[in-house]
Amino acid sequence: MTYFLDKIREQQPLIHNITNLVVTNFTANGLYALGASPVMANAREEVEEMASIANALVLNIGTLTKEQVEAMIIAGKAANKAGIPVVLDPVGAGATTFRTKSAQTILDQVKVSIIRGNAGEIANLAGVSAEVKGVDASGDFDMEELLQVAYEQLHIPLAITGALDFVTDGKDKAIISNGHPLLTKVTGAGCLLSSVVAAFLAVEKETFKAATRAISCYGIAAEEAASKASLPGDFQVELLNQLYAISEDVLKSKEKILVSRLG
Ligand code: ATP
Ligand code: TZP
Ligand code: MG
Ligand code: MG
Repeated sequence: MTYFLDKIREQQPLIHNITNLVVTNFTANGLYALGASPVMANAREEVEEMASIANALVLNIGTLTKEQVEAMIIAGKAANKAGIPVVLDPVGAGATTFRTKSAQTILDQVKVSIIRGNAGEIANLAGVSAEVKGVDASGDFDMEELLQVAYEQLHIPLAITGALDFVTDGKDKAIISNGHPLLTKVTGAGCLLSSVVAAFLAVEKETFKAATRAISCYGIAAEEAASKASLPGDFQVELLNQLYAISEDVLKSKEKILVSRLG
């Protein structure tokens, strides 16, 4: 059984991130800790070239500008041409019209491998009205129903995260119960997870398997971090340490993944 972690460490895939200015440094450090190789490149003039040499692309709309949307579409098309996976993190979709429309434009023009977001963001993208408080999910969702309805609407593999995480590729469904509430107390926990998903996709073609294992791995690293650090600042640093220290043996003993057919 492979947990894909050793593959990441062997191959050190290059992950091209077009991401927001809040989480750029944390994301790069998290990818390094995991064993991947991050690069941040945003300029329209260079993204095609960068995506063409990368092993996966992350499009994160957290602090979007019109120019950045254009860059994301250029990079996304280059990634599609090169046959590398593309992860979309629709940060704050539903909070403003610009974010929702931009995410939809990206989805119209780029073949996205998986969307990773919170329930409110995915609901809004799927046309299900839902409250989004800035970049945070708010309100109660029937996550299983949302997973199904959103997939039927979008026809793109989905990872909807929160206290429990839900993944589907339209056929199978996984519920992952690894993780820790301290992840809600540091900014960029979701954004880094989207990039971690990209790193797993870079070494494993089956999106459902790769995303499920990535989310479980990240949740376990958070559990390990929380056992060593109980305050948010310490936890943020410890999460990087644990992404570095985690082994496939630890994943094997601690993963909590329930897979079933999508109902
Ligand atoms: P939001 O802005 O709504 O917090 P996000 O983009 O930060 O969304 P999350 O849904 O918080 O993304 O997911 C990031 C990570 O945090 C995932 O690994 C998820 O499992 C974990 N997580 C979020 N909330 C909890 C919780 N209450 N308990 C355990 N893990 C959690
Ligand atoms: N504002 C714009 S992007 C961003 C904030 C606070 C970071 C969001 O990160 P995450 O991972 O979705 O919590
Ligand atoms: Mg969060
Ligand atoms: Mg987020």
